[in-house]
Amino acid sequence: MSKPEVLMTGPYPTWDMEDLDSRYVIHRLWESKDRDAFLAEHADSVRAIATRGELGASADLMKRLPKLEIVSCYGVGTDAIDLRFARENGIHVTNTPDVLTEDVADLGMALLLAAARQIPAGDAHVRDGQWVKGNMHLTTRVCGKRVGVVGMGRIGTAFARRAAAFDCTLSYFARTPKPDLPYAFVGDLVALARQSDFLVVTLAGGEGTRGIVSGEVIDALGPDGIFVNISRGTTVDEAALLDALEQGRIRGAGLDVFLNEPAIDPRFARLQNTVLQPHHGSGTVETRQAMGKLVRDNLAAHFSGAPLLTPVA
Ligand code: 8YV
Repeated sequence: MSKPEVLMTGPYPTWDMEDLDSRYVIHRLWESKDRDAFLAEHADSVRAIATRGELGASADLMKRLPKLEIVSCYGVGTDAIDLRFARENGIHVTNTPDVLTEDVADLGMALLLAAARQIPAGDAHVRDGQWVKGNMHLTTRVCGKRVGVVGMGRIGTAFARRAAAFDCTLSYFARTPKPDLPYAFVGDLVALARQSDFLVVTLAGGEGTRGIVSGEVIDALGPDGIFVNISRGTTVDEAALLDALEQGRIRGAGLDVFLNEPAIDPRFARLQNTVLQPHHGSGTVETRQAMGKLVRDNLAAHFSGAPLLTPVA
């Protein structure tokens, strides 16, 4: 039997590519010189898209593939996939929940610690020979502080567990209160920011959360506040965040996600009070191996007629 044909929107690590290449005919969209011609050439044979969280699958892309049966996403966030189009056209969608939760939460904690304790500045102080001239300036304590978590799903919960181990007091904003959790629900984001020393965003991206962290929320965090984002750049009014950071209206930020990744606003690079990461929350070998395996297992299940492991509702 001929191998099913899969369109990939961007590369995966070698260990996944080798396995995918052995099971499927892989069409590498990112290598094509003429995207339209490439899609037209394979339109009648592609049955699956293997994509990544940030690359997604637009309605426009799916429309061009009339034999498309499944979109398998290497990432938990499906905000870049047109889920409505997929649903209306009977196209299955899978993602990679759970396997990345702990690593993303780890990076959230690392960003909070790095921004508050100014780890990059300390590193530069040692490296650049400033230490022999004098001690580094003092920084901000993390343990015991008030942390507001925006979004209390899998990643928010894992982050809160870590912050609780640092003796922080936790409150959170979510669509609905989670009575099983020992943290205070605050249904108003401005109020949450006002009562928090640190605000940590773990929300899902997409239209429902676009710009939810507004300029007003950022101002409510105040001049001693530190902002951390491990969700999507879209959840924040980025222009307002940049203004607040530049003007010292908040103390600092630890950011893994931005608008227009990877060509982010150059204003970020000029800030001294931020710690920046290249959307790398899930970027460990362990997690990426688990994510790739889940994508491959979902595709294998689909093509063998077995139930999907992690279908997106
Ligand atoms: C990945 C992500 O960085 O899970 C997500 O939604 O954004 C990340 O884990 C991305 O999908 C890998 O390309």
